[in-house]
Amino acid sequence: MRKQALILVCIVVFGVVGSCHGGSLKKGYYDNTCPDAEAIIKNATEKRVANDPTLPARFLRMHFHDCFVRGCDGSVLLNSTTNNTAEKDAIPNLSLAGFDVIDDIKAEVEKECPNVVSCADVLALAARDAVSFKFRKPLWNVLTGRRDGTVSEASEALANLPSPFSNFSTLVQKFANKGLNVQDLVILSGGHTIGVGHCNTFSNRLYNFTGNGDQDPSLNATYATFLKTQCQSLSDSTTFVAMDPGSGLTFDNNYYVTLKQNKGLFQSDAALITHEISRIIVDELLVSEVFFREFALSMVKMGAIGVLTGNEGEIRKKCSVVN
Ligand code: HEM
Ligand SMILES: *[C@@H]1O[C@H](CO)[C@@H](O)[C@H](O)[C@H]1NC(C)=O
Ligand SMILES: *[C@@H]1O[C@H](CO)[C@@H](O)[C@H](O)[C@H]1NC(C)=O
Ligand SMILES: *[C@@H]1O[C@H](CO)[C@@H](O)[C@H](O)[C@H]1NC(C)=O
Ligand SMILES: *[C@@H]1O[C@H](CO)[C@@H](O)[C@H](O)[C@H]1NC(C)=O
Ligand SMILES: *[C@@H]1O[C@H](CO)[C@@H](O)[C@H](O)[C@H]1NC(C)=O
Ligand SMILES: *[C@@H]1O[C@H](CO)[C@@H](O)[C@H](O)[C@H]1NC(C)=O
Ligand SMILES: CC(=O)N[C@H]1CO[C@H](CO)[C@@H](O)[C@@H]1O
Repeated sequence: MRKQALILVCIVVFGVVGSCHGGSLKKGYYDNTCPDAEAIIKNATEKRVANDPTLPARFLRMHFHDCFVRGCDGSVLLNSTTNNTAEKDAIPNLSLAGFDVIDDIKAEVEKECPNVVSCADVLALAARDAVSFKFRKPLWNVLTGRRDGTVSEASEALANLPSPFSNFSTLVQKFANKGLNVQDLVILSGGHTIGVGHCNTFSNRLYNFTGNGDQDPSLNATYATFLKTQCQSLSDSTTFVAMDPGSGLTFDNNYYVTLKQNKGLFQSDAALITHEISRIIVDELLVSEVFFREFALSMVKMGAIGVLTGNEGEIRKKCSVVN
């Protein structure tokens, strides 16, 4: 009976039976144990986003990093300790920020329902609610019931996260390692429709692509000229630019337009048009409705990677430290 209901939810919400990848997560996991949890998180997130339009990008990236390292278990939120360098202090996390905001949102949930709602769920919901804020409706479904991990290793972040210098086959492999396919890779890379990249993540393409002081020939020359005005040397690691020039705060499918214009900022973005199989997907995502529909489906898949459920892990009291 419950299983039938769940399948029905999946059909209604996701359109197709085969696309319900929630695993053991479910919709409204806290309905009985903390009925206001999702509303508290939404309110708290929206209050912050209204004052800081960069938060949606920060939370979305944080959720991605969480899910790719040990599954979506809140491990990205843990602080380093005297004996351990945590994920958040690994190089790919260089500019992850907003941890303090997640800690605050969790504190608001704790006031209402202590020890019930996991940090992994708080992050998954906050990422969705932050990105959805301007749309006044949730852009994707977040199934809940994740539990928090107790381990966070910087070395695992380095090993599992794709790098902005990755080529197509490496990207495909890193996503496949997480049960995600080429379609998911192209769709989720669309997350780069919001947010920024620091110069050091792409300036090799401007100044020293093959080690001969050259420029990446696959990068739009006009765009490269502009980027050089922003990033004036290879060593600049503090300046940043919008990844989706002109609409870096707007969540839309313009990322794919820029890819087609050879304006993908990172080599990993540009890699998506180097192969026929992904070029076809890029073309499909030029249709806005297709992008929003497919992004929602792939986010549900990403949000279910390696989750801890049942009695696994713990419900952290504070997101930055294990109980
Ligand atoms: C495909 C492999 C990916 C690579 C190599 C990659 C790499 C990067 C890099 C290097 C940055 C810039 C960091 C900085 O300089 O501050 C970045 C930013 C970002 N990434 Fe990705 N990323 C990938 C996939 C994803 C996915 C799947 C998502 C989410 C669905 C995502 C969401 C974001 C967001 C929102 C930002 C902006 C963060 C901010 O402005 O604070 N990325 N990514
Ligand atoms: C969330 O905010 C709305 C609108 O401000 C309010 O009506 C509602 O009571 C709030 N819910 C919770 C759980 O804080
Ligand atoms: C985790 O680290 C942040 C930044 O250093 C700090 O503000 C926060 O208090 C730490 N959390 C705990 C529980 O100590
Ligand atoms: C760090 O390691 C030392 C020696 O193994 C141990 O005595 C100490 O309790 C550890 N500290 C933490 C915070 O885990
Ligand atoms: C992609 O990058 C990997 C790792 O750097 C490398 O081993 C591989 O040869 C590259 N593949 C292509 C097709 O260039
Ligand atoms: C460009 O790359 C080459 C080869 O890695 C290196 O020898 C050279 O110093 C680099 N140039 C600059 C300006 O960093
Ligand atoms: C470079 O970008 C401009 C828009 O900024 C576009 O009009 C042009 O077609 C692009 N060139 C190439 C070769 O993609
Ligand atoms: C290696 C490195 O630069 N790590 C950074 C990761 O992010 C935190 C802030 O969240 C920085 O303090 C670290 O320096």
